[in-house]
Amino acid sequence: MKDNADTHAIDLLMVGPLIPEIIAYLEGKYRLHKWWTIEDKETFLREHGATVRGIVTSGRFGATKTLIDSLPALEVINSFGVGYDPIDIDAAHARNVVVTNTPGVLDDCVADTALALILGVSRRIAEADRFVRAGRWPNESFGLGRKIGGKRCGIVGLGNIGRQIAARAEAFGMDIAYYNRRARTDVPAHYRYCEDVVSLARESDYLVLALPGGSATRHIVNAEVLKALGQDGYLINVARGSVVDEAALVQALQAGEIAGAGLDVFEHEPKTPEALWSMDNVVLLPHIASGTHETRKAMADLVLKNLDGWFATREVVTQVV
Ligand code: 8YV
Repeated sequence: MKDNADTHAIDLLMVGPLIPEIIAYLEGKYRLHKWWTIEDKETFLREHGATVRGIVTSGRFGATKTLIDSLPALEVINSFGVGYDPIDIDAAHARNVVVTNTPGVLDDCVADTALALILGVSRRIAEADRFVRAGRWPNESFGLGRKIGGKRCGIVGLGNIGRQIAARAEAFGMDIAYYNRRARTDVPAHYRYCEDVVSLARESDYLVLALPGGSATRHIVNAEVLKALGQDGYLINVARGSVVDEAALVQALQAGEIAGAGLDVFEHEPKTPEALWSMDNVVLLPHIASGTHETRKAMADLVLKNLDGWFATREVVTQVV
């Protein structure tokens, strides 16, 4: 085992710019290399690759197999975020590299955002704001929205975040149904379980996505699911862009096959389909579901706890299995 007494001698590689607080902390305690600022990456790997022991990254920046395999001394990957789909977990595990993420601390804020999107599309909040700012109120009436109480909320992925969405939606008077890999026995018995996404969509006014990304769930929401959701149905996505066939979604919205969409995530972030920009029945957010001061601080604390824990005692708090 290596000598961990002087953490300043430990080389860490940060893949993309995380929040300034994390960067400042790591610069004060470790030898931090910033991958995104390094122009000549080959030379960097030749000179420092052999001593990098930790990668710090996020659900946005990930860690590829190529990067993992080019760091022979790598021990740990600490990710800022609960979703770790852009990290090559198989490559990490093949090398016995420990991977950590930040579950638990962001569930409430992500669930809040799902409700904000449900309300946003139904009560036409962003559209109404644009109406006032355009000076239209004195001369026109805005028109009506849709009530969410009494409507059916179908949640795809009833994990920690999905359950918090269900609790909030229920408080707004919505009926809850869900699709999950398996029916859950630890949720209220009146949550209806659907065995596939198409039948859940058929039974939903709002199809809310809260499942992990990655190859197993890629395009789980496709043209068939959107058709089943129907012309009065809304799609809400706070999960990952990859879980939706975005071309099929654009087409469904253009054809009026669904009523609208509230989207925090996209297939090719930060790119969003331009066809959606002019649609008033669509609310677009720049992946901000966990983006509050409080939650981002809790995520940062957990990243650093995992990282410090590893280099102090080989103990981490939230290891990805
Ligand atoms: C973060 C997320 O915005 O936790 C996740 O999986 O997508 C978000 O909380 C992201 O990890 C930061 O880039």
